[in-house]
Amino acid sequence: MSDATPPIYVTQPLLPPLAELMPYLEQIWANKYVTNGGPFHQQLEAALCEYLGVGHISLFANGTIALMTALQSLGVKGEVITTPYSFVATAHAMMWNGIRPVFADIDPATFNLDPARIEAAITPETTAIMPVHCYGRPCDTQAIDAIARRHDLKVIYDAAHAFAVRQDGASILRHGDLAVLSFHGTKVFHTFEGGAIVSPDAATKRHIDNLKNFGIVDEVTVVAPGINGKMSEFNAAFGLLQLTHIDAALARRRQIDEHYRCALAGVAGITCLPHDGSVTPNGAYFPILVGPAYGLDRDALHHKLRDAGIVARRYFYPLISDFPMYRPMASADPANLPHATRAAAQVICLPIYPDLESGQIERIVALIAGQ
Ligand code: T4K
Repeated sequence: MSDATPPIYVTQPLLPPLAELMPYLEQIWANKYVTNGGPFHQQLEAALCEYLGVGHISLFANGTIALMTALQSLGVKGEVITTPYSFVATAHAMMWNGIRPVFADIDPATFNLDPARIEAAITPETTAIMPVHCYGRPCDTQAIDAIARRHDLKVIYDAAHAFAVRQDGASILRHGDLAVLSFHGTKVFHTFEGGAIVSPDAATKRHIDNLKNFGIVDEVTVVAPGINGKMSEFNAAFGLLQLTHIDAALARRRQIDEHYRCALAGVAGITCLPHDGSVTPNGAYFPILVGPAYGLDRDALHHKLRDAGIVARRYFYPLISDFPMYRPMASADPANLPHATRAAAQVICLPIYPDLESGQIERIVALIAGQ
């Protein structure tokens, strides 16, 4: 690779032409309203409800504060059962609420929390479950929601990866007591930094909206020790602009997914995670598993790609449960998490984003195929 060739990252933010942003900025300058639930904030909440097919959305400054607020809003305490196979924010949001994460293993077929392992991890301290729709692949929501009903537990889906994912024609975000999205720059839909909570009804949304604004209801009324989780007008305006490009972006991501899938089909030892026919995917990530039949181990392939300027990522290695603040917990023992441990040792997420060109995909595939 010549020094002049820029690296190909695992993702690149979708950035519409700058000129298209100017009218939004002019509007903010004219309104002189830059945050605290201004007009673009309200418009984006309404537009996202319509686009995603959900009833109530609260925008946030980022997905992590949204997760923290979701836990607060439901009064979750004690222990929460979650997956070790995720980004650290999933468990960190619990720790910031004084909640103990309890890790349960994933289903090796889906990479999501295994419902059978959830039930086995329930103790008298358990108050909630926080599954993750990992890579935007839906959890077994029926089984999880049934366990929650049986044991009177709350369910908060970490849906950071699951923007626009549908199952049997309906949004995956309708499941659970709450679902939380991330609009970080690395996500399918982004607002530079941002996030959201999807609520089932207006009263729940109102409570969450109060919590993200210091608990303020009006000038003289504060109902809870809330936080500042608000999204600014700039981020909301950018979100509205991005929505005008999202259909094309999703279509291109799905094309890239298909391209990789076909091109890698004959490579011994490389497995692509199969699609479930009932799901409309969003192409958020393209994970492959590097198995024993492949000539190199996962880390060697990762290095080989890096040396060629392809910055693929080992999401999610290390497991959350292997970070030092979690490792002493009994549930973090790798013996409790054999499938997650194996997945973390075998996975690489390949570059996928709308501007990725077919020639670049071919180059990545050729490197993996050893040509
Ligand atoms: N729950 C789950 C399941 C999550 O995955 C996340 C976030 C959250 C909760 C929390 O949501 P937020 O609070 O973040 O809204 C990235 C993202 O920072 C993080 O948002 C995301 N998950 C996680 C999976 O990925 P890193 O440490 O891998 O980011 P970084 O800076 O290494 O970026 C990855 C690649 O993207 C870089 O190699 C280059 C490229 N990139 C990145 C940025 C920021 C760009 O090309 N442009 C950019 O502006 O965590």
